[in-house]
Amino acid sequence: MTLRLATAGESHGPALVAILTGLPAGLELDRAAIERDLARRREGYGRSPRQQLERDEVEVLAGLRHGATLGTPLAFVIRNRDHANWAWGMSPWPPEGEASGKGTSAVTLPRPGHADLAGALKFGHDDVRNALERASARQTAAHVAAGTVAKALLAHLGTTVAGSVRELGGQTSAEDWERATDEARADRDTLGGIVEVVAEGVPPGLGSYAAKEDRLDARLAAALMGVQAVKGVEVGEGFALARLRGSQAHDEIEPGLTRETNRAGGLEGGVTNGNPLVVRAAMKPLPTLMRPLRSVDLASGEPADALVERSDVQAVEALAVVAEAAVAWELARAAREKFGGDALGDFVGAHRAYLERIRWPRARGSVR
Ligand code: EPS
Repeated sequence: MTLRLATAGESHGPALVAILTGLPAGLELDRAAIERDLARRREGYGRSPRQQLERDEVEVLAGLRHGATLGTPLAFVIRNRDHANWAWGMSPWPPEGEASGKGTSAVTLPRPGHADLAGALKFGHDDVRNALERASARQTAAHVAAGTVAKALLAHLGTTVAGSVRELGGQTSAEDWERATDEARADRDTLGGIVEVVAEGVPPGLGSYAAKEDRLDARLAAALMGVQAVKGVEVGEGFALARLRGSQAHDEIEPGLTRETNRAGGLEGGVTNGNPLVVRAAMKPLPTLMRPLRSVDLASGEPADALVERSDVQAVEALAVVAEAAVAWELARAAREKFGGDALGDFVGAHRAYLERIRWPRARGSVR
């Protein structure tokens, strides 16, 4: 038993589509919670005007009845309101009538840092738009909605997941973030940053050291690196641990099996250890610059400025929400693998029985 998520959708195409499988029956979903997370993803200083246009309404098509899952595939779409401006340019079928709106002429100026060049070469596209549309972070809306579903499941285990911005444009104080964004916008430049996701109430024993692909830290890293523009992931103290001695780096085990420190970020051997899970993701500055970098026109082979089109100055606040969803999804997936069950009650019951077996949480000083 595991959770799976398949998505489809181009940034300016008709819609984003998602199919989630592996949910137990009887999980109640809160429409408002999904809308809240999608709104959080759209907000944030420095986003593109696109975000005022999109409403990100989730239209559920299957797997849900009267607000509760049926244990069957859950399918939803999020329509792109902006598609109306791209109806000709992004028409799935050969468009009829005169070319009009956006996306009518081929893009041949790949942006350094975007999937433009590699995608066009890989798939043999003469129009870079055929690569950039799917590579776009627009896709993250579907992942955030799936993350809200994962959080609803995790809530039944007493697990919460929260993402936040730690650094933006090299600034660690939140007071400086708007100014840094304004300065980058004025310079027609972009910024990156670092986000942190913390999950509390995580049972020990999710993930496994039995095979490297089962290690939860490996899965979390893959999930976070799978988010657009993420270039680095740390678990717990991450890279800083490499500079310490073992005596300073590890979390000593106290009576009650508690720890006074959490440098490991809640993961030892790729398995959760009952401490809060702490992971961070580093986002590079966005590659669409209003003052474009040097590139080459793929049509002529001549030097040219990279593509300039509407974009965000920075999307680090959005990444905090997207990373939260990615971590929630991986935790929920590991929990489904450990506790299984077709009905929500089976899943919750298996979790409870497991905690009883390991007597978790332990009373301080208890012995086994
Ligand atoms: C993105 C470029 C911008 C962002 C987009 C991601 O798109 P547009 O050119 O349509 O303004 O707004 O993000 C979203 C649409 C979204 O919903 O997050 C990119 O190139 O990745």
